[in-house]
Amino acid sequence: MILALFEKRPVLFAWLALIFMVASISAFAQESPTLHVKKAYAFATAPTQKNGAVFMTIENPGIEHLSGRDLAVTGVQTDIADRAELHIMSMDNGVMMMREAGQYSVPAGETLTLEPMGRHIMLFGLKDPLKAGESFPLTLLIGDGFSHGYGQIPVEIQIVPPGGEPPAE
Ligand SMILES: [Cu+2]
Repeated sequence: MILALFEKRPVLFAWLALIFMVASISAFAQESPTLHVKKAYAFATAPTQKNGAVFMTIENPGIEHLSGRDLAVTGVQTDIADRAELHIMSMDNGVMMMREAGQYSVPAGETLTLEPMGRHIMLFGLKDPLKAGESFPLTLLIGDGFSHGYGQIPVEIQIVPPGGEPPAE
């Protein structure tokens, strides 16, 4: 009986090793570098308004065992408007102007805030007015500085009254 136990031990160790490996791989898959999005919202629009703006908080947690990785939002996809662009506000001869940002860099461990009078996702050609209390889906395209198609993050955008407070989460 004791002998049989000893004989089985290598098998047990092999199994434990395998289980550990599988656990590490799935942990790696879950924690591969990504961005965390919170407080995603848009202001409700009047029926005559064809454009809208989306705001959110984007965190790059910078996973420790991968030493973190700088990421960037490279684009946006949504069905709610004809097109969506990454915009930034800037002063131009004393006038506040908005222009296309190209991409939003989010270095490892840092947080980027999209807010009124700052960075925002611009929605051009809304197919329907945005109604307060409703929400709509939008997808952020993520790049790692090398590949544009690094990943996608689906985000649900809460619609709040014009000038209203961001949602709690
Ligand atoms: Cu804009």
